[in-house]
Amino acid sequence: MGKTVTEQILADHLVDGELEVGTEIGIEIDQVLTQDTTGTMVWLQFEALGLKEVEVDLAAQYCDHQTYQFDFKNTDDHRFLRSAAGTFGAHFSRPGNGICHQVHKERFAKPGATLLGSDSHTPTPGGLGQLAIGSGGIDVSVAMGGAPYYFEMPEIVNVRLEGELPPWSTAKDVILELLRRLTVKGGVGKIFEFTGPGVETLTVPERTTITNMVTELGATTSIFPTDERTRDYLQRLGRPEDYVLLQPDSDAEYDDEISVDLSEIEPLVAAPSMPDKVVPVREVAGEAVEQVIIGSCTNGGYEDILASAKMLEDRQINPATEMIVAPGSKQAAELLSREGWSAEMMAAGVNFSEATCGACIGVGHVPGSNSVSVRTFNRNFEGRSGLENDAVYLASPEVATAAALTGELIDPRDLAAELDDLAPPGIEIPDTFDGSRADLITPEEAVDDEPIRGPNIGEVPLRGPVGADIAGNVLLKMGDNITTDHIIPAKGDILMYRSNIPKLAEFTLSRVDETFAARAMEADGGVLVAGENYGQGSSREHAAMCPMYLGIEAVLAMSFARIHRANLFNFGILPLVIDEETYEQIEQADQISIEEDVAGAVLAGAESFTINANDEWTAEAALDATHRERDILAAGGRLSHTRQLAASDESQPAD
Ligand code: MIC
Ligand code: SF4
Repeated sequence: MGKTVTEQILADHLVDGELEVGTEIGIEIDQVLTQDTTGTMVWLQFEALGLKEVEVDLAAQYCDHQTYQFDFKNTDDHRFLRSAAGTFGAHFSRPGNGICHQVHKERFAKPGATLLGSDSHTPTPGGLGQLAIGSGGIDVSVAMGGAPYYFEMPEIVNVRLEGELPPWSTAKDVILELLRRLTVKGGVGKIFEFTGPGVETLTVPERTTITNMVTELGATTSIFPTDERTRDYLQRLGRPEDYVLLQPDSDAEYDDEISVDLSEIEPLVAAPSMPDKVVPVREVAGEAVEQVIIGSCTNGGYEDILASAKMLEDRQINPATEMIVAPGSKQAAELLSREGWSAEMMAAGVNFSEATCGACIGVGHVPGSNSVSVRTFNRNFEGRSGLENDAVYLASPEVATAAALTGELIDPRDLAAELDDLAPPGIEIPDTFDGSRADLITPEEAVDDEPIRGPNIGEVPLRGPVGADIAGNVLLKMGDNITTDHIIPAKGDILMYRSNIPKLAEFTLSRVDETFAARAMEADGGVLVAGENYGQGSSREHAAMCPMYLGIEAVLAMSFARIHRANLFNFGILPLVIDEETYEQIEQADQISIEEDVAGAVLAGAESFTINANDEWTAEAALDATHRERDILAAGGRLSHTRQLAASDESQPAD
């Protein structure tokens, strides 16, 4: 039987298991990436594992999330990351050089290769045929040491693209349409592979906008085949030798199929405050807009900013609206400056930020109270902008720029009809992305030979093995779609503690209940209860590490998001699945216990545990886990498990 593109790459990298949906596979990782807010823990765990050198073909450490360094702690983190990257053999991208996914796409992404990254939008280079997966930090540490990456073989969904996008409809609208149809949990356990005649109508940057935001569907990853457009793009990036042709075999079989007619796509927005609350712009037209931001790893590329610049040429933005451009990479910003486009935008009233994630996670440019912000980003979870009760719309650069010009949400087709000289900007790729490499330090250029720790760089927290029994109160009962932004918010004043778990843990679930961390500390443990899709969004392992630090032993949820589920195992927390009836019955403060020998049952492969609530009623909670995941739980988490494996390898006689 023929293979899909996904299967071809997986088969080339398979070191354990078989490509059967729902079974665990281990694959070899060629490249890894990490960023500043997950990276400190990646390197601390790399060291704690006793690893001495990066063993993959390429590792890159980016500093992109908190580049304003408004506290010495952030600056110390960046210095630690530079020194760790230099010591162990990774590339180092300086703060301000750009967002990891954009810079990685420009400098390193390689069709046919595998990439693992400690950021949920790692799948971005799927748009040029790389099989890229986001994970928790310790998975990256272990992979960087040369070990395989394990995950459950997902279903492969054929997303068949027909037709061609009409003027003013964009790649952003394609992914918003998928979110409208499938919702934020519609992609769990799936890889989306794009096929069909519509593929060749999309440029590589358009493809990467889509693959970036497929993350919002909860999918494992997504991928496009490669073609002349990929070859041409790599040529312009100055890396023609990285091109390989990747096409599905003619008899490849998919587990499912969705069809999207590009010619029917219209300008859309995701309304506040979930990426799947998608409506046509025309439905919300007239809503006053006070802030517009072009940027992020979804639409912060040269092509996105240029599209906006063309719309702004010889015009001025509305006096009641602020407009900010945060370029995805300094290279893009450099090109746009050399070509005069940045000056054009400044003249129109635009402010330029550093090439950073910044506003995407509430670091700077926090919207005003009771105001609407339109952003070209990928997430608009409530409060993520830094303002509780915010109203953030996600849109294409075209829709965002139309809002800046008029001060209100407006379909750009309607604006073009009003201003008869406003042409759809389309996508223009530069002949060559010939930017400076000054901010990208190769392992050979490294300036440090040992990690430099400031006072805020803490220790890796550890937990003991899963106990014989589990007993504690339900410390918090939550609803559906709780994001990792709820569990550990990413605002500037909290981000600076990502390397200091005891301090960071004080903020755990503070967005849901400010008293949570103190109550958990006092109770010395307990359990959490949640509805569907618990832990969606970011890959930050801190959302499992901090609950672990506070003594949380189990999370009882109706379903879990992929990366967070893996992180719970990695930090020794039992992720148990409950049905809706049990969810409805459990109340906050209930006393929950699992009295059987939990540790023994986990190792013996038990798939269900009886939970007892207040000695009044019982219910079943399922544990769907592989052997490896059970061993990790029993060891008390991934770090201890990996150390145990290494110790048992060493105790084996050499051949
Ligand atoms: C995000 O978009 O939520 C982040 C911030 O990039 C996170 C990573 C982090 O929390 O450090 C992600 O997507 O994984
Ligand atoms: Fe940065 Fe936002 Fe992209 Fe996350 S989603 S990597 S915070 S730009």
